[in-house]
Amino acid sequence: MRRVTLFVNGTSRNGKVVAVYGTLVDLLSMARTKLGIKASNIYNVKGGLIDDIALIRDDDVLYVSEGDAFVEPQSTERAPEQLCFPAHTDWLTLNVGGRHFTTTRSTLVNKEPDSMLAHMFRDQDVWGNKRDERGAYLIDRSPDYFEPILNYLRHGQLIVNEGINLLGVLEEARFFGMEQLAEQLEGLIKNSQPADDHSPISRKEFVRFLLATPTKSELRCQGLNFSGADLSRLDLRYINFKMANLSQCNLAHANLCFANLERADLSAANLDNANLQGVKMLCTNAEGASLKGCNFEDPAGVKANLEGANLKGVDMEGSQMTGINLRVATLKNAKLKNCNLRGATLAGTDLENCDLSGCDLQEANLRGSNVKGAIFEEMLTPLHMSQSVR
Ligand SMILES: *[C@@H]1O[C@H](CO)[C@@H](O)[C@H](O)[C@H]1NC(C)=O
Ligand SMILES: *[C@@H]1O[C@H](CO)[C@@H](O)[C@H](O)[C@H]1NC(C)=O
Ligand SMILES: CC(=O)N[C@H]1CO[C@H](CO)[C@@H](O)[C@@H]1O
Repeated sequence: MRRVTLFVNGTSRNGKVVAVYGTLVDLLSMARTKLGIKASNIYNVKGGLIDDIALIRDDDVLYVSEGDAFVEPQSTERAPEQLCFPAHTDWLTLNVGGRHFTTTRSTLVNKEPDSMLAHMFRDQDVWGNKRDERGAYLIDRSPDYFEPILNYLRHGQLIVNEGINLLGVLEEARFFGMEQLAEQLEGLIKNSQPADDHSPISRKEFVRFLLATPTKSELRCQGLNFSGADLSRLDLRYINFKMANLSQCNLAHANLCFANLERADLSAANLDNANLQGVKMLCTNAEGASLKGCNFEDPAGVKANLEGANLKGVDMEGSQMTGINLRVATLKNAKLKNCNLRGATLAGTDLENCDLSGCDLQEANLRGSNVKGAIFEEMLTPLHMSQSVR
């Protein structure tokens, strides 16, 4: 389908966009209806008389008269802010979230030809893009994040002004399907957590990250600072949190199955009811953390490893810890009431003043552990102190 813009001869206002079909007579009759004049001549922008429908191209701008000669449209009549029509030039204007950006079609199309933006503007209006009253294409996205993207399309350089969140730009790049740009941004984001920026990552930022990550890719959170963040109830399976700072984090009901928390700082964190199946917590510092009602037991048999962890004063009441490895961990003053510690490795573990009342310690290995002041009352099963490490 071809589509043209019609004006009354000598004017450049109140144009009508019409579809071209049939013969020249059909177009004239359409012009009559749309423009309200007795249309009989059609001119192109240069004043040439059109006498054959075949001469009309898509997006032409045409002037219709009642028979008089072509009248050059008066430039004073043009509204000062009037935007160019695509047919005149390759220029077009986008209205992104209320801000106008003028650019060329080729800018939008050439740099990332497979992007959604390129598809939207490659062919004229196949997408039926909506326009505002100034003729600008409406895009309901953030202009702040769009600006660096447009500049990138213009000159190929990614320049993000200070104060613009890279994660926001990344989200837009993904929205517009710009794979190469998204990759560049990801690299930038990774490097933009410089050594001197120790401010912790918030839940909001992190959730954006999570949502932008394919489910199968491992999220590299090694060494990141989450101190005090609310990460409760999130799906954090398999994430690498090695050496991350998760102190005072809320991780209640989080799913941390097979997550790597080696040497992470979990001090004073809340992990109540977290799923910790097969978790790696070697030498983790969880001093003073709350781990009530946690599940460490992987049905497939991958044992949670908490060797050498600092679990001083933790509250692990009612946790499912069958087969857990707590070798040489420190559980001084910890509360482990009513835990299932069947087959647990507690060799060399410091259990001083630890409350183990109501625990199931069947087949647990307590060789060389320090049980000074530990409470073992209400034991459900006999203790096998002499069991060897299996
Ligand atoms: C992490 O964030 C906390 C809270 O703002 C801060 O005290 C700490 O120094 C930061 N850095 C590291 C490396 O944990
Ligand atoms: C983690 O952050 C806390 C502040 O919230 C800070 O006191 C602590 O030293 C940090 N831990 C590490 C290992 O940097
Ligand atoms: C603006 C202008 O010149 N319009 C003319 C278009 O043609 C009609 C009829 O031929 C004239 O009456 C208008 O003045």
